[in-house]
Amino acid sequence: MPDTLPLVTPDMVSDFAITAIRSTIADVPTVRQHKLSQTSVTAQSYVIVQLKLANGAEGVGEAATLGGPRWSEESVEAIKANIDRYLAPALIGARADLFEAAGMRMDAAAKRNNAAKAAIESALFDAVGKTLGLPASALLGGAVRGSVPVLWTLASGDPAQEIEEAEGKLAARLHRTFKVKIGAQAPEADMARMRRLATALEGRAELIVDANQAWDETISVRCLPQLAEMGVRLVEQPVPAWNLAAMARLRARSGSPPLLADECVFDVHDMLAVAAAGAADAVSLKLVKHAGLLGLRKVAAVAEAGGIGLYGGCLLESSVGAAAHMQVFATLRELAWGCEHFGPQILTADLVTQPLRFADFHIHLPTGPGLGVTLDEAALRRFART
Ligand code: MUC
Ligand code: MG
Repeated sequence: MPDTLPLVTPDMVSDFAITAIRSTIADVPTVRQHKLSQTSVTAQSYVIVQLKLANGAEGVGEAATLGGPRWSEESVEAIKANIDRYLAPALIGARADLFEAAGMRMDAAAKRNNAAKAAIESALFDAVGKTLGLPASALLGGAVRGSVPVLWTLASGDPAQEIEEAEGKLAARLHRTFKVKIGAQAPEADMARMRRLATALEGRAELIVDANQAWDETISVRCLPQLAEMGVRLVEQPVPAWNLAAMARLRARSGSPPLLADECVFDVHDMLAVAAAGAADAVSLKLVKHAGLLGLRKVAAVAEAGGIGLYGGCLLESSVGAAAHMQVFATLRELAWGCEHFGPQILTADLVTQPLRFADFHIHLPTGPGLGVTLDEAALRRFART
């Protein structure tokens, strides 16, 4: 007799069979307009995946997009179509607890489609965790932290409004680092805006910026030292995702602030290329880019091997997607740059019964099995696209 029982006993195996996968598009309004270099949103669009096992357990996952297929190539319409037509049929009847095997099935059924795969894989972790009474973090090796510092993004484009918004977040002890979305206007106008914000918040808050690929190398050479001189701690994706050589040259210039890789890192090969080129100081980790929790950990491992810092990225997820991120962020040894999962706070309503907790400038890992959240079915019906 073995002295420990296997976690998944032979009689449980058939219970883990995936019996149904449903996808629903939901559009949830934001509290204000959120303006990036390439798009602007007043509602966030998600595909919510609800997955059922033979044992009756249900799992939920979320794929977030930003302004249609403008931030990346996936739109909610494409995500839903590819889940319904290709990814779900590849998984029906398969075992939910064999996460890597499920990933292989999905990869055989569809190239890339990382946000769609991430939503399904999140739902697998949720359903299996709920069956076993374990949080998803335990299925990934166990949590090493229960909360992560969380920043807020300023993206109305109006500096007076942005200063007021930041003051409110500071007073409520919700956020003390602010990421400013730049690149929607001329660089000089953004520099003037940044100077106003840096002066108003000096000594009380940290600033980072995200240009979402809007600049070229010449503009970056001009503006990066100005941002460093204003005290900006990190500059995210200043140049197009393909231009790793420019990122590396910018980093090598004296007076340059640290650079954060976002759109240039989707899979492990991208991460390896960034590390080899010396193109970033840190990488923004997102489920929609890395095709799920397992993929995110693999990208994080390559980054760590290359001496590149980890930053917990987002795509304005609701508490469903934010919880999935928190489950995997909790397992990373280092998360030196904190995270940006302010998504649940920018929505006019959440999609779970008990939204994630924000307090003392941190977002907290939910307790409870699976992702640690429960889908609010009424909220989903309210925001579902018909
Ligand atoms: C991005 O590019 O980082 C995350 C926060 C935000 O405001 O936009 C997203 C996407
Ligand atoms: Mg970004």
